[in-house]
Amino acid sequence: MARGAKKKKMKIIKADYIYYKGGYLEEHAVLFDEKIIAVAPYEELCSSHPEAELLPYVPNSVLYPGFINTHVHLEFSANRTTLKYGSFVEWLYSVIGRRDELLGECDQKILDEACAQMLRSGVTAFGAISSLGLELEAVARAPQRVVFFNELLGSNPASVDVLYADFLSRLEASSLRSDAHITPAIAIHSPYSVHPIVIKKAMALARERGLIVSAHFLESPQEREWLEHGSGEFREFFKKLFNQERPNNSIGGFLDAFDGHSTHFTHCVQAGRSELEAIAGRGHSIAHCPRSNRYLGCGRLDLETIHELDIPYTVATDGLSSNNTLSIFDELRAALMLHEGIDLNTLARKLIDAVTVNAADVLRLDCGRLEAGYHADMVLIAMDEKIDDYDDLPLWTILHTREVTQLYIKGERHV
Ligand code: MCF
Ligand code: FE
Repeated sequence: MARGAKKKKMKIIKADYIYYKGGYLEEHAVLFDEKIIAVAPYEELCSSHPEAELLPYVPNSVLYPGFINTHVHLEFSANRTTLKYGSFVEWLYSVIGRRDELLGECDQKILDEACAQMLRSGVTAFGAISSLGLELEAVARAPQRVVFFNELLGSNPASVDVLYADFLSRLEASSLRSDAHITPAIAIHSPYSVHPIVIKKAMALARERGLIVSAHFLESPQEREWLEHGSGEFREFFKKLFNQERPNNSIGGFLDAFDGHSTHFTHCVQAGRSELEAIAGRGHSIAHCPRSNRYLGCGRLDLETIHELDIPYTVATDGLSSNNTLSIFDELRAALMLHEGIDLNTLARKLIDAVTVNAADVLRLDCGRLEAGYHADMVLIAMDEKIDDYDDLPLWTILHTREVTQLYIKGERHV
């Protein structure tokens, strides 16, 4: 601890159920300051730490680690009815046509509200995909931990150097804020929009500095057709807008660029078994954005195969550019509805892990678990009635939570 820094007073929080290693503890409590000091039976903690402050008991309560949204584009938060939903390429045309207008409308108030909306839904950490760095001040102000993914974009060889230099300066700007709760990171936009030469450069930098990397990958059927055959709606799109005749990357070549550096691939809706096996075998992870996929006409992620191959995955909201809210619980409910072939309670359990432990591991954060030594990032949810049986508690939590009752980051209460 820094000299002069006052040590935070220890507190004890009790809940009817405490989420612990995929199950629930009863009659337990958490002793914490900035970090979790112990998870133990309530009576035991009270007698061993009489100096600790006892927080008021909330009836019918469940304590979870704070939830983590690994993929959100905050700069597009002004969108409501500007972008066209329903088909990916039409959406992309609308983004290209109205991007400046949307970014211009996205003021500090809108950015603050986007972070606050996530907070109310229990999000204590998130991965911000940043196109221009316009949200850096807002996320520095927000209480959440943030992994700040600076986006690299540009497929035209004539302009890639300028775009790469701009990417580097944004990366540096976010590195200067790493004092707060911001971790600088890299987002390679996608295989169709980034030239392999700059992907190589960015990956060399990521390896050298140990930076977290994320990329949109195999999102739409049109992306797959373009990368595989150089045809389809993307062909016309690239010819018309960039006078480009052929894709710059193949599916396999793009994946190879990330070898040896575990990467968080977003969407993967159009990935087949062989790509999913490559993702599994090379130690990568997937961000699943069910509503974004539905709203942009991309299809359904093959979650059954992802479970079978044991690929670590998270559930994330994407931005308001392809969604209607940034609530992590709205997203989890959508996942339950979309994957109707998977047993409901099994899926609910996996989804809770997706937005806690899995997401923390992907963003390399010491949170996402209620265990001694982890940050005291916690969420208390009061259910409407007494919970007799905790077997179905993951499902009840997902179905009934609109906003969390209490939220702590670094042991400090924010909701
Ligand atoms: O994840 C969704 C859909 N897939 C790709 N990109 C974006 C998404 N939401 C926002 N984007 C942004 C992306 O960061 O839209 C632009 C990029 O800046 C598309 S390419 C001009
Ligand atoms: Fe995205």
